[in-house]
Amino acid sequence: MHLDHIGIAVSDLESAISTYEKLLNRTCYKREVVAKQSVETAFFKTGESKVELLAATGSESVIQKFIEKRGEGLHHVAFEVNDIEEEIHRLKKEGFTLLSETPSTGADNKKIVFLHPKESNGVLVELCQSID
Ligand code: CMX
Repeated sequence: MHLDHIGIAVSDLESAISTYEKLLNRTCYKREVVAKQSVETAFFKTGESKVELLAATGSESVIQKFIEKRGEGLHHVAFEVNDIEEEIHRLKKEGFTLLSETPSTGADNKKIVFLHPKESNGVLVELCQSID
């Protein structure tokens, strides 16, 4: 596993992009709406990893709920794996609760699955695998 990206929940994507462009001294290289997750994302390259800004696109979005409950901030940490199905199987055997049985398609052309934050010390963990 290697750290692929960290996800940061933001209320105003335009304003957050401008902040992170100044902070990281580089431009956002990709924006993408993930309709299934009700989010709009913006990505920054930071060495081998990335920063993903996430804003809700509707009131049903988990990002909306997260911000209402906890405010803006670190939302998840994503690790890239070589074989996501194999990792799901391994982690289930280790006793983790996967938030879905099978991966779904997320931003950045990846298969993704999440582990419940309660079982990883309060951090929502995403596993991802690039779709070739
Ligand atoms: N990180 C850490 N803790 C979190 C959290 C997060 N991102 N989101 C929720 N929690 C905590 C809440 O604070 C709450 O804790 P308490 O019980 O102590 O109050 C608990 O988890 C339950 O939270 P909730 O607000 O009732 O939210 P839900 O249980 O309805 O949903 C979760 C939480 C993680 C199951 C849901 O957000 C989920 O399924 N996430 C996976 C999908 C996702 O995050 N998609 C967006 C990213 C898409 C992308 O990257 O493309």
